[in-house]
Amino acid sequence: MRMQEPVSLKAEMTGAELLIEALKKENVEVLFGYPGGAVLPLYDKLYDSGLFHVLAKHEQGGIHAAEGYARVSGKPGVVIATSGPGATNIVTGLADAMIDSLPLVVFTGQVASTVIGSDAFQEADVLGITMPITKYSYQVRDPKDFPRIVKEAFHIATTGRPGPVLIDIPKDMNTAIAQMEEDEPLNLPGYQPTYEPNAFQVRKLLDAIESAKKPVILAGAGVLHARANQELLEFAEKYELPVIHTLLGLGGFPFDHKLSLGWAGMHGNYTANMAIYESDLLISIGARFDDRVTGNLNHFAPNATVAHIDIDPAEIGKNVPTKIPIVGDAKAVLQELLAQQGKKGDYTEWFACLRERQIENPLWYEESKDDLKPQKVIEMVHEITNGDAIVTTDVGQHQMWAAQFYPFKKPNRLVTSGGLGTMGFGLPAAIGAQLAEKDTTVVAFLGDGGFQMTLQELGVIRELNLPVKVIILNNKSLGMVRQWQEIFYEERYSHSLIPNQPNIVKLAEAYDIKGYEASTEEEAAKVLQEAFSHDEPAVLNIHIAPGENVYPMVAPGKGLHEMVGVKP
Ligand SMILES: Cc1ncc(C[n+]2csc(CCOP(=O)(O)OP(=O)(O)O)c2C)c(N)n1
Ligand SMILES: [Mg+2]
Repeated sequence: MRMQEPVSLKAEMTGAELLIEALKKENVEVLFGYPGGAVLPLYDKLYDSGLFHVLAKHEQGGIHAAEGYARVSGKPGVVIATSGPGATNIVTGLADAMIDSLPLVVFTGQVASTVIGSDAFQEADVLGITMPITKYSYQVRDPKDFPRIVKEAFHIATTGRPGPVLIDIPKDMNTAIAQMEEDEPLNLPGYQPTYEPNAFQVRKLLDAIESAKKPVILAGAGVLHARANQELLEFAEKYELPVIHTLLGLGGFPFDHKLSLGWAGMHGNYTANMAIYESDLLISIGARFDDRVTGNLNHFAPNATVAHIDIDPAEIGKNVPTKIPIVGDAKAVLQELLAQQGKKGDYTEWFACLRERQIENPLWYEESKDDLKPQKVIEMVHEITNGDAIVTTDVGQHQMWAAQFYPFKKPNRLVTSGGLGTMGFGLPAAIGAQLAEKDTTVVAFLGDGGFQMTLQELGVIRELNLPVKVIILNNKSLGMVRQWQEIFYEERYSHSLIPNQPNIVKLAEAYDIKGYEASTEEEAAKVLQEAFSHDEPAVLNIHIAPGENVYPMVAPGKGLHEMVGVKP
């Protein structure tokens, strides 16, 4: 068979064989996929390729797993889906990866080139559907293009602002014959992301730092993508600048550092939000001023000179007027900031004010004898895992509590769907996270609603024997929806209360996974101890106080300074 011999140049190969060779060249460790008619020739070549393929239970599970893998490993997640329904099942994951800048290379099957446009069986215009939610996309028209396209796709997905790249493969391209050509160097004249910053702009920022009285850094996921946490630490310490995170930037700066103010936004720290509101110099690094971070833009950092560091020039000035734009990679920009001479200003009064706020207004929850509080459960998990776990979350109240009460020491430990807010993300993302770091404890905090959107991926956890600890913070409701209905819709709980729940322990057991249940603090302590004491997967159904709300909160339409629920 051709594939088992070493590949020589000018050897005749099928398109699918060329594709497999190209994937090996990219050192792909794992593919997440699901077969079907249009990708059968490709799956046939995968059969004895030696590549590790994870068969998801649903394509959405596959692509979220690839996202989790990408987030933790920093390498691109690779996905395969068949044409038509296979491809449309990954649309949510593409949109999620696009908005959270996660590198993915996604292969979709397509009907044969001869019948494209004829409404053939399982035909969908995947390029058309996914155009706005991919960084770039290809349709293979000639099998000899496979090596070039794959190489370009991995390059585009992982460089500049990372994102998903899609390669649509008409079925006949897999079997068409082409010759293995000599490796061509990359040639993408229209795609040249700017890594090195303009030194003059950097100078302007250093001057602004010297004259500022109330500076803050807002550090986003760009710091993590650029692996720039060490440079951020040096920069913040050198100029004594307080650091605030976005939700997706958590872990980019040690939470217990004296310069850390926590995270900003709708459910972030009061001190962080007020610091942004009162700042006279706001230095955003790899953050995109999402509305969940800024609140009402009319009240956002009204007195601040804004410096915006971003590798994507389209982000600068998009939401917030920017005085000092710096286009570049976060690591390269921070290195330049450290290389140039600069002086720190006098921030004594600023720090005194920030300290007082921090002491007066920590994150809080009311302890209760009768109810099990979700925040308490998360703190218990933090303690058991010594704060070293990789935490994936789904979307809702539990996601916010996890971000509030599981502080992170290191980068890329929080895997969460920030921009799209995709329910169903957390469980499959944990699969990818665990495959990226086999020896790290992975905890998935899920809501009872989101768990039921992708719970079939428990099958993958079992098959691969991944020791993921799935913790369902069960409030028998779509809690975040219920909270908004309580506060903004006069307690009219339209379709958010779910008293009739499936038996989650039995569900886990159906997948041959140990299930646990707890309704009190003592029970929770006991089942957590037990579940974390073994190397097997576990599903914990933790019944939490159903009426608990996430506070503090910036209501929609309000400014960051108008947080409510700052104190009990
Ligand atoms: C796919 C999808 N559908 C709907 C929503 C809207 N939504 C946001 S949070 C939420 C409730 C989530 O409930 P649950 O998973 O139980 O988590 P909880 O808020 O209770 O912690 C809903 C429905 C969403 N974010 N994603
Ligand atoms: Mg819930």
